[in-house]
Formats: sequence, structure tokens, C-alpha cells
Amino acid sequence: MLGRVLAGFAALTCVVAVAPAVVADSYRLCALREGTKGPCTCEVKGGAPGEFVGVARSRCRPAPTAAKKPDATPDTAIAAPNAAAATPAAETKPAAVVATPTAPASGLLETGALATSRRIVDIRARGKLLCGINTDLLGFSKQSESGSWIGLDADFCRAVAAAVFGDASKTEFVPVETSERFEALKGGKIDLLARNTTWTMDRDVQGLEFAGILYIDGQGFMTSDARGLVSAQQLAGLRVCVEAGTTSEANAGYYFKSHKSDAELRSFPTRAAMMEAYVKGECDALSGDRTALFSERAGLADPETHAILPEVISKEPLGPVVLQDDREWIEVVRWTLAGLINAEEVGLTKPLAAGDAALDGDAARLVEGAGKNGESLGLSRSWLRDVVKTVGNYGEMFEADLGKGSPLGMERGINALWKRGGVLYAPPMW
Ligand SMILES: N[C@@H](CCC(=O)N[C@@H](CS)C(=O)NCC(=O)O)C(=O)O
Repeated sequence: MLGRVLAGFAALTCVVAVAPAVVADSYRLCALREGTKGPCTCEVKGGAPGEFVGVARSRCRPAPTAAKKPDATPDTAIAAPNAAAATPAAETKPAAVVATPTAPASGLLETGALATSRRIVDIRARGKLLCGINTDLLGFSKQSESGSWIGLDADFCRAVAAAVFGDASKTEFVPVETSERFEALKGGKIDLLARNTTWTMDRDVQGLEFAGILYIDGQGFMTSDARGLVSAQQLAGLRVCVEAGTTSEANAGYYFKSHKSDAELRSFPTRAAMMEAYVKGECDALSGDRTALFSERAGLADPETHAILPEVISKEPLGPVVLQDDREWIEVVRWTLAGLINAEEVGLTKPLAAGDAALDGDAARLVEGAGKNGESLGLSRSWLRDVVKTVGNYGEMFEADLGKGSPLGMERGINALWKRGGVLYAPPMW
């Protein structure tokens, strides 16, 4: 019964869409229901053939002549990916992906939506993504003896390069200090900052855009066993060292104030200076993101003689950052992150993505949806598969960089998928 009602509804809406009475700017359920492959057509006022435009293809405009390239007007920018509505997808797809001598395998569109993204045009012309990373933080970005950068942030940079170019080797890693990270972004030294950076409203309203949460951390304290401390509440009257310009500095100050503790907060301009002071015994404790403290501890001469105290005094949602001035670029970074998380959720693994077999089920739906929608951002149809082929899905990245396959051996904990007791949750991509 329900099936008959729905079938009747579909027929009715299609009739509405093709009827001569359809005029420009009328709303067509048919377009919404049929997607880009539907048989529906529209006519503009006067009966001339039209094509669907606008978000959800809810408007009709005159169809372009065969040789006409899409305009760079905002309307066209939205419409370009959907222009396939008027012709079979197979005919329009190869024409949409334009290879150039400078970036033959980029998969980026020559015109349409891409024309509005200065950043993507620049990245493409340069032939590499400039990605700001931590200078030396085990688990997030640390240079190996062979010179390659290892860690979750470094892998995220690769993932974005794979999305943009289909080739992660087009990542140029730019190590940046804590104090210079935002200036590096604002000054155009980097396209993207993936550097254990906490998403806060304060930063968000100052021209920065966080693409999402790559890793959930919290602030803690590390101290030498020699001090005999078991709780942060024993820090009163002691020297606690932090790095200047971090959320750690602000949170520790607030924590001591609100706990009426007279701990002395010492700020250092660089991590190197802070660690030197700690090693020399000039700090009774360090305060910072807990995972970073585990990393720092692993680098000490006698790691087992230092403890991370149990208190977690803040929320530190770490995420990739871009400037707020370029909508398409923000979307590319945001959906790359969402794609990694969704890939784990649907079981799209690195071996599966790298194999020759066609994907099926949820993995196929994800890659196809990401491919179709990614065209609006100038990405290739296979961009998400390229990403997972290169760095794996979120879970695989986590295990290799921070989890059991890494020197840190961190538990997934809160960073597990929402289906497995964590809070990692990405919006659908179809
Ligand atoms: N997540 C915090 C802290 C980030 C941060 O820069 N932490 C320092 C202290 S652990 C760091 O990573 N230093 C390493 C370096 O400067 O190379 C924030 O965004 O402010």
C-alpha cells in the first residue's frame, strides 16, 4: 500500500516537472527525488529547455549552448556540478575533470565552484600543500631519522594533499612554533595548520576556522616522582611551567585561581626552553595537553620516574585550522576530516581502498557520495578513496600514530567512534 502511494507521488511530481506550465524559479520535487541522474527536465518561461540549478536543484535556468563554458558567477558556481542534470552523468563527468601540465593528476575542476577558491587555485599552481605542524611532538608530528614526518597531524596533512592532488607526496611540512602558528596561517606561510591546536571560541572569532575535531585531549600535569606528588591539589606554593600562548597557560592560571592555590605559574616562550627548565629542576611540574605530556615524558632520559597526575582540568578539542576567508578551502579540509571518520565507521580500510576491487555496501555509498559532492569543491570523484588509500581511515591513523602500533600506546578512549563508546561522530557525506 505504502509502495503504491509513493509510486503515485513520484509520478505526480515528475509530471509537474515536465509539464509546459513549469516556469522559472518554481519548485520541483521531481529534481529533489531523482538526484542528478533523474529523467526530469525543466523549461524556462516561454518553453525553452532549461537546466536545474541551485542547492537541491530547485530552480530552472536556460540551458547553456553546447560549446559554452560555465560562467564564474556565484549562481554558476553552485550550478556547475549539477549541470549533469540535463545530460547523462557519463557524458559530463570526464569533461568536468581537467588535467593541466602543472598538476596532471590533481582531479581539480578548471572552472565552476573552484573559481571562487583563491587558496585552492594557489595550492594547485604551486603544486604542493603547505601544512603547518609541530616542530617535535611524538604522536602528532615528529621527524623520523629518515626525515619523514610521523604522527596524527602529519598524516592529516597528507590526507588533505591526497584529497586535493590525489597524491600525498605533494605535502610540504612546515614546522611552526606555538607562538608563531596563527601568524603563519594569517601571513600565508601555510595553507593549513595541523598542530595540536585547541578549538576555542576565542580563536574562532579571530579569523580562524576549525575544520572539526581530530583528537580530544585534556590538560594535565606532569611531575617528577622525586617531588612525591600524587595530586594537582598539592601544587600550592610550587613552580608550574607552561608554554606561553597556549590554552595550557590560560587554563592553569584559572585552575589555580579557582582552587585558591598559590602555585607559581612560569611561562616559557618555547617548548625547548620549558623542557630545559624542567630537566634542570626549575619546575616542580609541567602543565599541558595530557597526550603531549606523555610525549614529552617519552623523550626524557628516565621516563619511568615521571608521573602524569590524575586531574584533567580542561577540554582540549584539537583540530585542523584554516583561515575564515575561503569557503571552499574550509570545506575541503572539513570533509577530509569527516571522510576519515566516516571511513572507519563503514569499514573502509587502507587495504580495501588500495585494492582493485569495486567497493560495495556502505563503503561504496560513502565514496560515491563524497565523490559526487566533492565535485562542488573541485575534487575528483575518487578523492576519498585516494585519501584512505594513502593514510588509512581515522582508526588506522590513530593506531599507527598514537595507539597500540606507536611508541605512545594510547587507548582510543573518548576518541573512539560514537558507536563504540567514544564521541567521534561525523556527518553523512551523501
Ligand atoms: N593545545 C594547546 C597547546 C598547544 C601547544 O602548542 N602545546 C605546546 C606545549 S606541549 C607544544 O606543543 N609545544 C611544542 C612546540 O612548541 O614545539 C593550544 O592549542 O594552545
